[in-house]
Amino acid sequence: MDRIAPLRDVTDAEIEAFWRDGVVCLRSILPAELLASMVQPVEDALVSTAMADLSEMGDALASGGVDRVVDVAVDGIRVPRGHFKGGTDHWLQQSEFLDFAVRSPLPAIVSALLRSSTVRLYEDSVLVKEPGTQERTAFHQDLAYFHLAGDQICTTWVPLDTVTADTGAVRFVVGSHLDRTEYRPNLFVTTMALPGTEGAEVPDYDELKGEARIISFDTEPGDLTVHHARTIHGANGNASATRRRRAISVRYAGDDVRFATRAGAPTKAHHSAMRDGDELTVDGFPSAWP
Ligand SMILES: O=C(O)CCC(=O)C(=O)O
Repeated sequence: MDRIAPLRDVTDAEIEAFWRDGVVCLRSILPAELLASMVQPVEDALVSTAMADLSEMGDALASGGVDRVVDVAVDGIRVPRGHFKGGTDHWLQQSEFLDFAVRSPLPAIVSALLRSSTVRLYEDSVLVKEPGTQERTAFHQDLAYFHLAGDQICTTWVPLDTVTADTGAVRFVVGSHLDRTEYRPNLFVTTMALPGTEGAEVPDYDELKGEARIISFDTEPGDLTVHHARTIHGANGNASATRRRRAISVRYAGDDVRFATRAGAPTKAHHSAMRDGDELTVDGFPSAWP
């Protein structure tokens, strides 16, 4: 794939919003053909070994049980009702995801927002909430999962569907990226911390009513949100009976970022040669920009 340019430049106001609020929504910036080209790779990812069924994990943790056995048809595709599926590092298995991460408009957008002359891929993720998914995405901070230190780190969240609050738009705690607390990662569908990790537990902002400003964005394919790796965020389930919430989330690192082991956070075999303080190498962290 040749490099694809954004449909428009990132504005100064958007860059300021990213650094002020810890998140920005960029409207109408990704071409429709690019998103259409990722529909089948996402379906392939959903049945690959890189995916975890987060709903089943949530059930096991809560020892509850909900009816997820009925499939529904959406746009001619049979989808398993009520399932939240998530995977990471699809780029290692599926070349379309590597192309998407390094040749799509995302690296140019990230370079502008991070004010970074270089951009490297840290990881990608497919995050699908099928119609009727009950699981919330627990409030968490991405940096707590990343073996990275630095300030120029962000996550791009690219919807393939129209996404609204009731289908699971991501909810961001405005300004939380300015908080330097070291947080623990959690199990994603529950506030329960990952065993063996260190740091403070991320508060459940739904319990802290009125004490934080939470924003979410209704988005169309072609829009994306970008949040700072310290920004605390979560999402509701997908209450719709018919609408899927498919998203590709790609996480990037800029100039000031170095490797930094985080005890207990998930490790990656392709980072096994990395030592704390190392600059990010090209084989473990593909170069995306320039
Ligand atoms: O898609 C979701 O529900 C959560 C997304 C998220 O946490 C991320 O991409 O960093």
